[in-house]
Amino acid sequence: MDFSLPSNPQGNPQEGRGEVSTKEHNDHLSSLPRQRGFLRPIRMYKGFWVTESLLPRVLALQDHFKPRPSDLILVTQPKSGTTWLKALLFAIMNRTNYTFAQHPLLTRNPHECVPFLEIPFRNRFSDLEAIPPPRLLATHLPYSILASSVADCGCRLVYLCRDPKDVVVSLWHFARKDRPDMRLSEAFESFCEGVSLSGPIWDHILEYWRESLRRSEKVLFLKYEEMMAEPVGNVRRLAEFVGRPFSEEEEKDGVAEEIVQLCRFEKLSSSEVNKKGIYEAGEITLPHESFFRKGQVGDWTNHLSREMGEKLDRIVQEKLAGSGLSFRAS
Ligand code: PAP
Repeated sequence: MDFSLPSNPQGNPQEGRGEVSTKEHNDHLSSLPRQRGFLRPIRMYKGFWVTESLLPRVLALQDHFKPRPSDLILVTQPKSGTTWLKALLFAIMNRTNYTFAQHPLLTRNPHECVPFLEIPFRNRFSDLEAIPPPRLLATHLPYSILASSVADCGCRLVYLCRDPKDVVVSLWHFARKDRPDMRLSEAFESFCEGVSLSGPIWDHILEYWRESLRRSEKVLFLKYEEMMAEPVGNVRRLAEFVGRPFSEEEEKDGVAEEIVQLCRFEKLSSSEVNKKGIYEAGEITLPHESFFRKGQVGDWTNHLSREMGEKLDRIVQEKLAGSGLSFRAS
C-alpha cells in the first residue's frame, strides 16, 4: 500500500471545485439564517453553522463525493486538535515511506499533508479523485451533513473532540488574528448559544459519539485530553484502528514513541515551515503559527472566569445528558 503524498497534493483545479450555480440552490442558500461568525459569515444549514462561502462546496460534496471503503476521514470541531491528529495519522500511515530524520512533517504543515474535504488549500479544493488510495482526508462537517454514502461505504472515521471550554478559548485566539476587535465575552456568549463554526459543538460531538457506539469498528471517538495524557497508547490505538498495528519489530524500535515525538506541539511548532509559512484557505490567509498557540489542557482557566466555566459546563452537561459521554471538569 502506498500512503505517500500525491504528486500534486492540490489536485486538478477543474475538478471537485463544487461550484453549484443553479438558481434553486442559490435561492435556498440565501434564505438560510445568517450570523457574522468568528471568522467569516456562517449560515444555519440542516441544524449546523457552516461557513457561507463554503456552502456550495458542501452541497456539491453531498451530491458528488464518492467515499471509498479504504478512505480514512479525520473529523474535528475547529480547534479540537485537527492539526495534531492530521500529523499523527499521516505519520502512522506513512511510517514505512519516510525516515523520521527526513520526514515531510519536518518541512510541511500538517494541513498540506492531509486535505480537508470542504476547505480549499492554496485557493483550490482538493482533487479528491486524484488522491491515490487509501485516502487520508479531513473535515469539520457534522456527520449528518457528510455525504450519506460515508456510512454505507464502510470507510473509517476518526473523531477527536476537546473540552469545549478550551475550544472556545482557542477559537477566540485564532479568530482574533483576523478580527482583533473581537471580545472574549462576545465569542463566549455566541459559543454558548451554539453559534460557532460547525456548531452547536454539542450536537456535532453527539452525532459522532452515537455513531461510534453504533459502529465502533468504523468510527473511533477520541478526546484531546486523553491523547495528551497517554499519547503513545493512543498512537497504538490509532494504528490498530486503521488496520496497521505496530509489529513486534516496530515496538522494539520504539516507532510509536518516535511518532509521538515527531508530532509533539514543541517539535511541530518550532519547525521553519510552521514558524514562517502561510496558510491560505480561500478567503482566509493566516500564518501557520496560528495553528500552534499553547497546546495545553485547561488553558481556559487563564481566560474565562470560574462562572463562565461553570456556565459552559452546565450547558454541555445538559446537552450530553443520557448519552453516556461527559467531559471531566478541569
Ligand atoms: P483547526 O481545527 O483550525 O485546524 P486545530 O489544530 O484543531 O485547528 O486547533 C489548534 C489547537 O491545537 C491549538 O490549541 P490552543 O489554542 O489551545 O493552544 C494548538 O495549540 C493545538 N495544537 C496544535 N498542534 C498541536 C500538537 N502537536 N499537539 C497538541 N496540540 C496542538
